[in-house]
Amino acid sequence: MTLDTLLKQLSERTTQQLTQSVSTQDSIHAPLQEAMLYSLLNGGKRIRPILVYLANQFCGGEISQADAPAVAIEMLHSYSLVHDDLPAMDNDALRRGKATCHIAFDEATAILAGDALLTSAFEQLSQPLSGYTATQQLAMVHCLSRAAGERGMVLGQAFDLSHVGQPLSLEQLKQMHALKTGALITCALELGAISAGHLTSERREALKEFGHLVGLAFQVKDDLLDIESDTETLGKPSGSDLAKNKPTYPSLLGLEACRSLLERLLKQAHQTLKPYGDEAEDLLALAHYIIRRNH
Ligand code: GRG
Repeated sequence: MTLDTLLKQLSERTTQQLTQSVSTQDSIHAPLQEAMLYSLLNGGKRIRPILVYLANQFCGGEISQADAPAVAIEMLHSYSLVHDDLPAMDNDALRRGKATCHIAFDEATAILAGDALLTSAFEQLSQPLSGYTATQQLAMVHCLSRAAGERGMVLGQAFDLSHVGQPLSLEQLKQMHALKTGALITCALELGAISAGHLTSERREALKEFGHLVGLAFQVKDDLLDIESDTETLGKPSGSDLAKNKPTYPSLLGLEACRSLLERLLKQAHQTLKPYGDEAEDLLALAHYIIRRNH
């Protein structure tokens, strides 16, 4: 199977699972569910759930075991984008080529839809499920809450917002993105591994290292795309980092150094998973996709 076919299959599986997971029964206030579905189904690349599925496969799991964590992490990711776009944060009007949630609905609905996506993510992992032990479910809840919260994504976002317009060192920039974006990417791999049920510490360490490399590569590529791509392809305003005076990898290292860094990270990712041969093929193909993507 080609990578494109695999990505399409896993992305469609995620979309199907997400659609089933948001209640569409008669509600006393339909706009809440509409705003949640609008934010979940508006064309995301599904990188995090795909990482869950591929890590589950890498650890010898059953694909159905990866459904709940795949849904949970995409819900959590969508919440973070809805809140990030709010006027109090990045104040963006365009996301994935469409109006952001607070523009399509209103600010209060966007805040509440984000809140509901965040809490639903944990409902997905903690509800009675067959195919997992209670210990596995608790480990997944712990993994996601840690990556998303005050020691992970929220901390990275708070640091970012409090440093707008201020220069950052390369080390600070790395730390900020490791929390803001990297924590959830590594968590996706861990969730996939936990869901598979039989994980050696050696495989867990390899996945963690792979997650750090891919997380960093994802952000460097994101910064490059902001400069090299256009608004239509990106689905969000290009050049916005510069317009908002945000420190980025290209602003600190230069374009050429960023491109070389991406190639180095890809090589290191290959080295990390080399001992696993063909079993790591799909994960490595995804790392290539993340680095070569155009949006
Ligand atoms: C609001 C607590 C809180 C956190 C927000 C993730 C985040 C923190 C902000 C997003 C801002 C941003 C554009 C960060 C760059 C990296 C990133 C997460 C990009 C979006 O992820 P993709 O490219 O998005 O996977 P799609 O649309 O494909 O799902």
